[in-house]
Amino acid sequence: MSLWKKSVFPAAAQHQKLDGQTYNYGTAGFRTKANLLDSVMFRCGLIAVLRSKKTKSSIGVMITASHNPECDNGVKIVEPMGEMLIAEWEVYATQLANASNEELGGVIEGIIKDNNIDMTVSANVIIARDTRPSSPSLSASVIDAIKAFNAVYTDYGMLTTPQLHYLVRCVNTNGQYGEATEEGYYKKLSQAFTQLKIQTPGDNSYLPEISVDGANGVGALKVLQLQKELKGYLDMKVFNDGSTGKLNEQCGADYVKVGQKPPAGVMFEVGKKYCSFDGDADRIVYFFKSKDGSFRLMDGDKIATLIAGYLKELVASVGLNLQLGLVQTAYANGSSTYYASTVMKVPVACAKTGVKHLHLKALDFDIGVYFEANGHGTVIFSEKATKSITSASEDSSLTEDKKQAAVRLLNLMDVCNQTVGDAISDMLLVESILEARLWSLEDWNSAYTDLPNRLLKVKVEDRNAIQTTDSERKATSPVGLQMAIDTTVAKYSKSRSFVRPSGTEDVVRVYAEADNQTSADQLAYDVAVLVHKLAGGVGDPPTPPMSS
Ligand code: 16G
Ligand code: MG
Repeated sequence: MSLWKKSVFPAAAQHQKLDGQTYNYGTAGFRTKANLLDSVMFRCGLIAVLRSKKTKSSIGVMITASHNPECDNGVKIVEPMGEMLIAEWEVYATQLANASNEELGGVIEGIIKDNNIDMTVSANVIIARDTRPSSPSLSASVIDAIKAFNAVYTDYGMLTTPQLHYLVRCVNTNGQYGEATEEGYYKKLSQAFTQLKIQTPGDNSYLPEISVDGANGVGALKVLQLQKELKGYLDMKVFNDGSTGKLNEQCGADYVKVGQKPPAGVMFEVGKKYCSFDGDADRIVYFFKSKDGSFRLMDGDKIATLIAGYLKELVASVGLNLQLGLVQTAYANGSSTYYASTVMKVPVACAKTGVKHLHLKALDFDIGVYFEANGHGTVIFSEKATKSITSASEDSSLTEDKKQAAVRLLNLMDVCNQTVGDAISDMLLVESILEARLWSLEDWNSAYTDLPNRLLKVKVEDRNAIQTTDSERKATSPVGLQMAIDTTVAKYSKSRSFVRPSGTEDVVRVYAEADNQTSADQLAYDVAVLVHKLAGGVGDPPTPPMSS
């Protein structure tokens, strides 16, 4: 018997897979009710060790269910450079998660064989968790597996998801990306942020104050930590800090974006700046109260255009030959795509939903800005971009203006968490740009006006009956659906609609936009009816919008 079996089998016996449960490594890992996850966590510990041996690098495991309710939990595995687990290994993770204890040995052997893994190579896993009550015991299950494989691990305790991604990259680059500690993360961001501030003229109208909706989650705690480093530079007032409210309940980025309204627990006042994080702080949206009292949202699309526009200007003012591009998904509002490509003249690419897809596409650019409308996103700089920005910032033959712009770019690069979308880092990035531009949230928001849109869900027998192509913008199956959608869309002005199976819920999502809200609502409804009819709808057909 292989040596590992002697310790893995008895440990696995303590983490039996529940009968009748099937698990799927979805868009962002495994996610379901916390009480169904013990065996999955153990198996993710096994996968992390195997991946670590295969890559001969440290691998991350993050325990969180992001914006889901507190009773849920989940787990994501992080690749050596801080990216999401590669697709090929998602399949292994799914196989392992669904293996009974009897099948476990065979599945592990299969993975070892397929990948030629040398089991004598040492492994290192880095673990962190969010604030959910179920997280400590689920984290202990991951650790049981790591110990059973005789591997090394570091448990960083409570962190945001992007902090864990950052740490994995730091460890694997021997500190080149930053110091591999939580303090190192604050240090890197705050140093870059304060440098940018020092460079900006002091006498300006920028408001160095922001109210942060922490979603009653881990982001709230971490903003308070960061605040210590930014005293006198940025005053971050945290509400929904977890001291009274429940995680993600009536608060957080998802609640605000979906409901288009402020979160509970906020004194919503004119003239103030607000932002909302999600439960693991990898998403952010901004909002404010306009003078007429209405709620205004700056979602991921607005954040992306703000960042891309500013970076493009800086690159041009230094005179660097770098290709900057924006990556969005099909959910990006048509106005944002138009504004980016036609007004700002920034090339726009479309990727499938899910951070990993956007991240991958962003690698095609020297500077890739990527954002989902829901607030997931960041900027990544290629090696070429990093090198040319760094050398320009040190080039004494450049004019003072050009050099200053290069130094700004360098600091902005360090404010970005290049491993994954990060609410804290994105907030500092946005604040730096607003200050440099002397923009209030009203100024920023007026860059373009969103086209009215509507999102609906349709329940069908098997959501995978819907197959898509062209980054989810066209349905290839069932036959006839896309043609019917095209005919319907043609009835409305400035209209667009697409359908896709959700990666996180058992539904088909329908998106529609048009030049007015009534048309957007009607179009979404018409398309939902088509899906229900042609893709095996379950239950009653969708209900028509109120106005019709
Ligand atoms: C996950 C994804 C998010 C995506 C969402 C789509 C990550 C970290 N998270 O939450 O990016 O927008 O799924 O959900 O990739 P859906 O497939 O149910 O529409
Ligand atoms: Mg999240």
